Amino acid sequence: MKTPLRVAVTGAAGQIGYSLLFRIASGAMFGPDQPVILQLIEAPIEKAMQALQGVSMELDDCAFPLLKGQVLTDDPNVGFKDANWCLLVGAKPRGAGMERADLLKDNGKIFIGQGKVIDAVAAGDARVVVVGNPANTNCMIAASQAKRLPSDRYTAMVRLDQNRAQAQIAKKSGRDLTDVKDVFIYGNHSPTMFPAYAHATIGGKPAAGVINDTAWLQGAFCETVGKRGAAIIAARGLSSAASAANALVDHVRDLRTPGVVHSVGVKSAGEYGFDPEVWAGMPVRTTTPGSWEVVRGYAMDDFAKTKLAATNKELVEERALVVDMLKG
Ligand code: NAX
Repeated sequence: MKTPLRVAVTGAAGQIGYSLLFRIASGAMFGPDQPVILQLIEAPIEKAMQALQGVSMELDDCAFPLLKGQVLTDDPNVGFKDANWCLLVGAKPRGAGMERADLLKDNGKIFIGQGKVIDAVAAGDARVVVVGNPANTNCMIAASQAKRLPSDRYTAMVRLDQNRAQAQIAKKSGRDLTDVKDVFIYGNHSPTMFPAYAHATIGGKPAAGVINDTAWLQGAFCETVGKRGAAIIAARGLSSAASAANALVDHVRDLRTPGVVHSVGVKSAGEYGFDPEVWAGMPVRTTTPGSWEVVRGYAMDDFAKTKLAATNKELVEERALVVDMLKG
């Protein structure tokens, strides 16, 4: 029997948490022979902690053979202790009439605090994945507090956008989803992100040639993928949760599977023109479990370059809004 992995999840009693925890405990994220201990962290609010108790009871009631323990806490020092994976899902939602700058600053405080604690108490091999929005900038903030853990341990989730793009291309072409490969997301997890279609293939042939509709690829496709979150809120009355949890399962599983190329928000080293201070979605290849390298050299045409510049600009602006907080 393998040693259990300690998996810390913030926002564990939230919508995404309710879909996510059961997938982790069932083995979908770390494999069918990898036991886990769930370290569930909620905000220090009575209602949230009470809801977490309910989720924990349901986890018990699933009798998952791989679930070897649960920790329920509102103290990050307890929740992140010795954690091998820190999944930062919890964040403050944007309230009515709230400015984007205020949202960034409010969440900035949460991710500075959690970043400090993770660096102090998590396992030496800890990996951190940020889902809570604005995910790329929150990831940059958490990583900025690290003195011990290197910055390549911190990734932001853009996988939901990749999955959305793959599904749209499959639908448009009328082909099976598994025929669609190499659709990667560049930039921010926001409507500015760029779902690059030029290198995608369908059944081994260039997707753009199979679809043969540049206006759709540059227009409706980019728009649908970029604004999918808002469309789901409009239809469901709630933001995407099950698909977000599923994307996080994909993100972590693929980050542990050498050879897989997938879209991940990582610290830029200037690839594809991204500012070196921001965390940008890019195609990465998993090298060893939990480690990755950016896949460089995908050629970008003028349309792609314009989209990359726009999403980079937004990331730089987000960083500028919180940069003073990073120093304190
Ligand atoms: P919910 O509001 O349902 O749940 C969030 C939970 O986080 C709540 O239970 C809250 O009490 C908790 N929380 C707040 N502050 C906390 C803190 N300091 N420590 C621990 N827990 C804390 O939101 P949910 O729908 O689950 O979404 C969570 C986050 O994911 C949001 O920021 C959302 O915008 C973001 N998303 C990111 C996506 C991505 O692709 N990167 C897609 C889905 C989702 O929109």
